Amino acid sequence: MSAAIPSGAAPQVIHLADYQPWPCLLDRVELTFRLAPKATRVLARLHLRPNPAANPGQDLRLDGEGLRLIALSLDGRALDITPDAHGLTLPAALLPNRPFTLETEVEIVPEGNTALEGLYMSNGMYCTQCEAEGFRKITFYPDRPDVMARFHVRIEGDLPVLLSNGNPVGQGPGWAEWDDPWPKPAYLFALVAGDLRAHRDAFTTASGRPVALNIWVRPGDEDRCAWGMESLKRSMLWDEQVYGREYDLDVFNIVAVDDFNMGAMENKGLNIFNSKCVLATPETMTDDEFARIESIVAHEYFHNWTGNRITCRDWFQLCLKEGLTVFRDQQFSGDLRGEAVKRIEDVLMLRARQFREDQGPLAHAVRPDSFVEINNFYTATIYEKGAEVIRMLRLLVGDADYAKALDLYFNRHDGQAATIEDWLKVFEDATGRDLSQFSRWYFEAGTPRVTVSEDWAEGTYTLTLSQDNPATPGQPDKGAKLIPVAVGLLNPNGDEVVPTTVLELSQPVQSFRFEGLAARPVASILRGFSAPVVLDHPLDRTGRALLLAHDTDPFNRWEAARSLAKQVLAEMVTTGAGVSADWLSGIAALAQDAGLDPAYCALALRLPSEDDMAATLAAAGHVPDPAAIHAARRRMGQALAETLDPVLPKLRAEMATPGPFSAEAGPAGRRALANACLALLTRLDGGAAAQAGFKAAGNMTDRLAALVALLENGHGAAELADFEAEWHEDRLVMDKWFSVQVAYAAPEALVATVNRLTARPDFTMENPNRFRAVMGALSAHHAGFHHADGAGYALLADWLIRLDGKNPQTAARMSTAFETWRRYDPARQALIRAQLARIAASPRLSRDLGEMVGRMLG
Ligand code: B3K
Ligand code: ZN
Repeated sequence: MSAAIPSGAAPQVIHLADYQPWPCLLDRVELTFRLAPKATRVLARLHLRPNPAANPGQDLRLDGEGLRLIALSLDGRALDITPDAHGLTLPAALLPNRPFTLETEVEIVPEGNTALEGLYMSNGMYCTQCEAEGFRKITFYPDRPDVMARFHVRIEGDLPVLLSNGNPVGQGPGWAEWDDPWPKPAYLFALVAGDLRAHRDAFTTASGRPVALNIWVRPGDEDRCAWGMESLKRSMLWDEQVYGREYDLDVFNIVAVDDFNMGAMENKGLNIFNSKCVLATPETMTDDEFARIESIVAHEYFHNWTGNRITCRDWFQLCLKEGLTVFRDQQFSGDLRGEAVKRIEDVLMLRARQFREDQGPLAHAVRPDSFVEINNFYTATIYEKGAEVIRMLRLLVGDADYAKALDLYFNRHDGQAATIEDWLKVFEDATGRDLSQFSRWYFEAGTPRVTVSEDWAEGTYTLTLSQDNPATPGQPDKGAKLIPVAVGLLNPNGDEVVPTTVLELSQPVQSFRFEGLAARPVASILRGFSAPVVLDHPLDRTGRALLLAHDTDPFNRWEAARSLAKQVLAEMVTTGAGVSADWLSGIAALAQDAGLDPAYCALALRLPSEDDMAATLAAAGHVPDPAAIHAARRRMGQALAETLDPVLPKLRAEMATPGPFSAEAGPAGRRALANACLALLTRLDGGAAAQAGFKAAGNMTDRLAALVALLENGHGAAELADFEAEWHEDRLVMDKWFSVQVAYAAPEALVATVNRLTARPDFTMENPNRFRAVMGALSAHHAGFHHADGAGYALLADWLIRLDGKNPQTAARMSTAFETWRRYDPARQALIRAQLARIAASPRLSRDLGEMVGRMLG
């Protein structure tokens, strides 16, 4: 099923500039599925009419891949047209200038579909994944998001549960029919059939519509649905209260599927989830996973309006739905779990994934203008930077005007397939602001660097900000962006003398004056991380320590601790300096500040990641040495443990959460701090507390934290064996068992650990979760993956080549492990390049992986 590039043929590049409306409008589609694993029949009847907005005289192109055409007719007359490898073309001369009906019958093989795109099978159930271009693997169709149709679906099959989009309109033995009244593009189509059980609930919308809610799972998983259902109901209520958006069908179904390429999919009325992203009990899932489930359930639900009711005109507009929906799910989680903690977590993720992408060969604009394989553009840039752009827009126009603009967006574009230009126009019309400079955030790739210089004279403080927009592939020169920089000023005692003010940096260099100050202030810049930029603020350690102790902006208080940690760690790596006492005392004070949210304290105790340090050093002109970073980071953790030693047991005990388990933010935050203490304690006590903690743990959060603390310090063999004995039959829990062994292996033992695990019969590359558990941990292990012998690079390349033959989408995604290659020394660069070249030369390379490797090699 993979989209292999025929040898010698250059992959086709798709350009935004070539967009053309489809020649027909598609009012209604009737589909019949006769399910069989080896030979499913799909009958499609498309009700078409000429599109007055299209250029006249065009041929009609239907996409279709891997389909065996059985019959084709137009208004009942058989047509003799042979499809090519990617679809079929009806010559313009054949098309009536009035409404007409096109019927096709095709045969497909769900059982043989290992790419998990189109209709496939997972553990005996049929399921679909159509975004972005999977529907063309189901039937001949205009598989493009701007063709929106009403779908009526009949499913015939001998499985007890037969589901599709919309509302159920009939069922009998061996069949069911569904009708979706809302026009939608094909990527939102879904079908599920299997022996499934429902966890049921109900919701009444603000205007009184009763909605049946179901989470469908395999028998035995019924008790894992309560949290997902709770998250769904909270999302439905939140979207009514905050965005005024109600649900619009009689039923909302979620299905949990074990074999799934990503987290979840927002198909209209029938969301399909990777079981990892919806099934949870306290015994099987950690607090972080509970929080993730809550946010993914919300994200997919929110797509009902931002994505489904208003969709994208073409795939270049992907951020229109993804950036906005991520922004909405971030707001939701912030409301439920605390804004500061959520913001810090989001920024950590943004820097780890999006900044990394933006600073390497895969950098692309939030609204790109060309691609080879659209699945390669479901990236941190489209999603997370797309959300940051909306966050900036809201900060610039203010909350009230943001709400006004969103109302206008929903009113003006409901039922349409829209563009980023439409989105920006809505804001311009609602607020009267000219957003042409701001729009560069959508069209230009790269992370701007904002450099700060300060001046103080006679009561006047002058802040000068300059911006640098680095060159990225295909975009050498860029103009200045409009960057909202939120600033507050503190006097030397730590009192805030100027509260948060949003400065609009629109020039390459710009100065802002603050007058009437009694003493030279310390500036807290980029509060709340008001823009996705790298801030270069040369502040001495005293200044950072002051912000760490007194900043009223919780994000920047954490950021002060973070920058100080990075500054200290960088000095340790480059000059061999020791751990700074300023940092140790600052962190110790923060960790014990009873006035702070424990989740916040736990975040403050987290050291910068090794990958983050490598990026930071590279940006400062050093060649990062992975082994030296690893060693310095360990020394830093050790020093922190020794400093906090006297208080760790007490602090951990204070954070105990007696009583029944709750996954809410409060108790989860207490567990996070307790387990951060345990991780430090384990560096000092030979593993005693963690061994006891592992045995006593009543939930997966505490259990896994104890196991990780042990593994990090070279212990844990007995606990690993206990864990396996208890959970060997549970795929989701065992993914964690696989993953932690790789993640916490000693750098020199990494490759052997991976080889030992992949030789087990329960390792399979056909299940993306299991593959990612091992290979994702391999590439995330900075010191081990980048070991000077290059064995980690070769091992990952071997597995990517193997996986590419079965599942190109996941292989391509995981190849981003190599995107940072230019950061390293010439020897490592040569080793990585050689692996990329080996992948590029592999026979039957997919379009997906081929594009990624080509871009990385430049
Ligand atoms: N829209 C899907 C992602 C589809 C990815 C296709 N390769 C999930 C989401 O963003 O909600
Ligand atoms: Zn999404």
